[in-house]
Amino acid sequence: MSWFTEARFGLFIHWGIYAAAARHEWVKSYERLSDEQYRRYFDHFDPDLYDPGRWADEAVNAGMKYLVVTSKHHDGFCLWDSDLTDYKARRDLLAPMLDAFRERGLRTGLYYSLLDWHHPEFPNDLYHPQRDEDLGDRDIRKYADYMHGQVRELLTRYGRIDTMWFDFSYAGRGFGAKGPDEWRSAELEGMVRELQPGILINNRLGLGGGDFTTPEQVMPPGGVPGHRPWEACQTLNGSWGYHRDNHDWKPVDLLVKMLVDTVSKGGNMLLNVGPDARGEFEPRAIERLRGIGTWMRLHARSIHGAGASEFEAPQDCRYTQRGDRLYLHLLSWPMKHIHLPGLGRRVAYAQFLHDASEVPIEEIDPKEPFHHYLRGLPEDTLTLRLPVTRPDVTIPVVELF
Ligand code: H79
Repeated sequence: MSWFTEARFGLFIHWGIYAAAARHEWVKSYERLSDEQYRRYFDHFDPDLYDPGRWADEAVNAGMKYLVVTSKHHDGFCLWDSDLTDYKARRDLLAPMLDAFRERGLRTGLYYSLLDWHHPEFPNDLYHPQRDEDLGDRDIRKYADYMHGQVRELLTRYGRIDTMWFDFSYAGRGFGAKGPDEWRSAELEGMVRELQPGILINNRLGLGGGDFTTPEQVMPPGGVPGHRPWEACQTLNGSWGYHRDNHDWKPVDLLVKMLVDTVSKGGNMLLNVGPDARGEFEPRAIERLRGIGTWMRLHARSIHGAGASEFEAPQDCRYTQRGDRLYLHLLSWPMKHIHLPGLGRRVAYAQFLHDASEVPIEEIDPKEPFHHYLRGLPEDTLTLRLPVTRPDVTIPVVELF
């Protein structure tokens, strides 16, 4: 588990034929498209510019330490050369991606959709594109055999896989709902652990366990209770798959704040890019990854290997802690002083992380008339003297020794 909680920041890739539709990876379900209507994307998906080395370079530059990629999403389309279906890319798109990321030192994980809106034995349900039709008798056991067989392929043909990200269980949520009994989750989990000892499995098999929990497009306000490892998956624009006409793009400062907030609460952030149907990251995504990278180049020390602190940060601040170093992230800029309860006489030196310049510790002299105004702080408060000018970085960080 230690590599995972040290990594803190990973890249999620949602890529499949829905990139050609370019209007959300759930388009087949949202628009209740028939197999025939959806087929055009299969026929025309031809990612001629695909070069996963470029993706991996962007991930490294952004400070990401691992990859999770959709081997198959809910639409059933497979990125790898599965023997069990023809509903797959014309060449294996998965192997070169895993190679490119591993070559650059990143860990790799596979997303695999438990749902399958293409398989003829996947029983109809509330999310299925054809939920308004009678699809006739379907045998979930035959589908589960197929699904288990595919997971076996993925975990035997592609070397070491570090995480397995199943999505998702919905037992008891209405018509055709499916969960651990339908997926045969316990058996599946056993196989995964046998084939890849040491792999980390997420919590969406419906078994109540999992090696880490996966809040999706939310920020758990107080972190995840019970000190369980967790990984918040987040989008750049509200869509996982490439979405051309979407305008909900998060700005760089918000994305950096999300990362800091996540690590301050002891979690990981898995940030998604939906590459387009030619196989490229679009400019709007690259701009944001590079913006995060500009901050990470100078501030990675407060993220990688860091986690929640036992100290409580003041208003508009977040702490992360790595060993006995404490990192104070200033989300807003106060005037001259920042007061840190509980840290009095526990800090020997303070500096900005971006330029290693000293941030003086203010010695409050009760006899000094101008310090009069600072009295009334709790005994154990540490006061830092900040410059008037806020450093020109997305989020300034003070490193406390
Ligand atoms: O792969 C990405 C999503 O496609 C997938 N998980 C991430 C990682 C996912 N999206 N939603 N869900 C899984 C769960 C279902 C969510 C729902 Fe809804 C929200 C069901 C009902 C409300 C959105 C609106 C989907 C159907 C209607």
